[in-house]
Amino acid sequence: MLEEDIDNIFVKYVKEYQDINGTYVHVYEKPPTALEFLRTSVHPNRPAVIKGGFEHWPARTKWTNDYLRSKMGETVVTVAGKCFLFLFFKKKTNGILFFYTATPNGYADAVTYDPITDKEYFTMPHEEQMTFNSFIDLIEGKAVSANANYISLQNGSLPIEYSAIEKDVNQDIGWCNEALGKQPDAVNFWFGDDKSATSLHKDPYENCYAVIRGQKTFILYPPTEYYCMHESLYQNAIYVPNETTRKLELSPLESSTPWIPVNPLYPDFTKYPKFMHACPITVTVKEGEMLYLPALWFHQVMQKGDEGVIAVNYWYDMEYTNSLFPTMGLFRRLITGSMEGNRELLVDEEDSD
Ligand SMILES: O=C(O)CCC(=O)C(=O)O
Repeated sequence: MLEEDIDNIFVKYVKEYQDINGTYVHVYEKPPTALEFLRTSVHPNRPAVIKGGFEHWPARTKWTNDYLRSKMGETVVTVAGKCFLFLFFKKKTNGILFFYTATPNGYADAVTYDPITDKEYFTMPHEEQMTFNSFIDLIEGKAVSANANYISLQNGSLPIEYSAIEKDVNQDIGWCNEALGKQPDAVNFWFGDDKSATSLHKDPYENCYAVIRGQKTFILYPPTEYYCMHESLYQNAIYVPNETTRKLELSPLESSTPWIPVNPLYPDFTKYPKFMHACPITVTVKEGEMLYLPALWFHQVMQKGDEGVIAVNYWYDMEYTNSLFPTMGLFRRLITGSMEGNRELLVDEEDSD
């Protein structure tokens, strides 16, 4: 079969899903029943916004920076640090070329170009231990950092590092437990500002993402759009602080990770032409709202809010008995492994997300 035929077949597949489903996101004006949630969102694997789901949580009113300092100020927490980049872009308005700085973003776990080695790496953030007071000082601008700092551990961080405030939110989401027939695998605490963003990726979890303070914008793509993502295998690197300047520098590692290099905010269609066929669904989740982010949906996340943006999310293991997970494996092996020539992916079955 000609490669061109295969490309056309994938484009048809991507478009067929888009034509049937559009960019619709269901909004629940109040928390759904388990049955409603299962039928409307989980089974069709479609995102939804849930309003009024956690008005009763003490966190909604209590989680000011002063309160958090009083409960957790001296506790040592893990903070992910990334290089804080000012990106310069050209824009033509009325025939005049303007140079402007885009929102500076510190992308964690992202594909990053390193001018020293002239190579792109999958970069992991530098993890630093600091007191919660020191972190809030950074967020409030009382202390200065050359880096973007983000509390973003996804290891069930709430009960581990934030046990002093864990009771201010529910330990699980009742209607979601009932719909999925399980408890969450991990409950994570997120605290950052607009300097930090999370690059395009997917997770093998059903995700209930509650925004407690500020707002988060999710750019979403369905799993059917894997073909458009240009996922490729990148050598890993980690940010390490320079011993004298403390500025973060990339240190290459032996291992590699399949990752998506495209930034949907500034897509480079010359380098990533298949991304043209992708159709984003952009959802801004406001304070007090929850996003249901279905398993294996691609998402990039930005945030905005005075004095920091706080969220708690509930990760429920995805359902492995239907065809979704193996289909994603098929796409990765066929498109990234065979068609794009990353043959390691055909041998090594330890797929990453
Ligand atoms: O809030 C973020 O920055 C990222 C959230 C995310 O990627 C997730 O919950 O899977």
